[in-house]
Amino acid sequence: MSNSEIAPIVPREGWHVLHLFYHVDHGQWSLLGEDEKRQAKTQLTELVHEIRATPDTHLLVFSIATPKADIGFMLLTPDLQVANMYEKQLALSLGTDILTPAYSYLSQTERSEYTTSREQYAEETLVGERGLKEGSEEYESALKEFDDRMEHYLKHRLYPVLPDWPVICFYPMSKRRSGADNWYSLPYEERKRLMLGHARTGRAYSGRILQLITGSTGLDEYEWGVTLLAKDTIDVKSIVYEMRFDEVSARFGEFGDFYIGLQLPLDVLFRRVCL
Ligand code: 76R
Repeated sequence: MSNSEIAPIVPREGWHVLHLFYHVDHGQWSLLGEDEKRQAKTQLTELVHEIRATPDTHLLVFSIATPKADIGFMLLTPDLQVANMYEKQLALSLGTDILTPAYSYLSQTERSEYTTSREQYAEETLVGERGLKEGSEEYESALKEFDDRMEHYLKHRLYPVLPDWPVICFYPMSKRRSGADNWYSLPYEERKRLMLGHARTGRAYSGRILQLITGSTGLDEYEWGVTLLAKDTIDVKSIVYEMRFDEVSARFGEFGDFYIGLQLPLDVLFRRVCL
């Protein structure tokens, strides 16, 4: 059965996201002849181009900065059938047993549960704080501005286009569920208050850190995947450090393994990982 006959699995909103980290088996690689090595690299290069030419699909390729893994891919695409197909192809793209999985993570882009609603903004900010009269010209134009900002913001969260900044940091995390520190037993208003503090810390890194939070409850071990792009590792280090003091992270954050990668053009990546 060809792929086109299989029903797609596209979320009602958002895309699927796969973080894929592999080791290169240099023992197996060394058994290949020069021609086979060249063919293998061409095959991966062509596959990367094919994936990047797929509609609404993005692929980041990076070298992992520690021996936790060698090559990393971050694939964003609507259809899980397509994500699954490309994942299998990527794993085999350099030949059998050359790439061996080191770590992987499945999640979805999602909207935030805690953004201000239109009604809340109108009532609390426009009428409450700014004293505007409902229906007045100023009120309507401020509301229109809000709508535009939210549309832009939502589009980035659900259908992100990530910049080619060299440093990529990935780690999964969950919110604690123990005793008095059970995130899920807090009332919504309290969670929202805490998340506002978190976002304030984050916004100070605007232009230096591009964050993408993807949801993985029911999909993988943790509840969210955190992807940070940066131009300087010190910004990664300092945002994660600063957030540890934020009540949300201090009381409720539980973290998985951290991976730091470097986005590179494929030919440089091949040389970097000694292929
Ligand atoms: O959605 C937004 O961009 C605005 C508000 C916001 C939400 C709802 C926000 C802002 N985050 C949100 C949700 Mn975040 N974020 C993390 C980490 O290491 C740690 O301690 C935490 C890892 C970082 C570094 C980070 C950065 N955020 C979340 C969630 C989902 C929680 C939930 O739904 O319960 C998690 C797990 C999480 C974790 N966050 C920001 C940032 C940054 C830089 C911002 C500001 C973005 C901007 O305004 O440009």
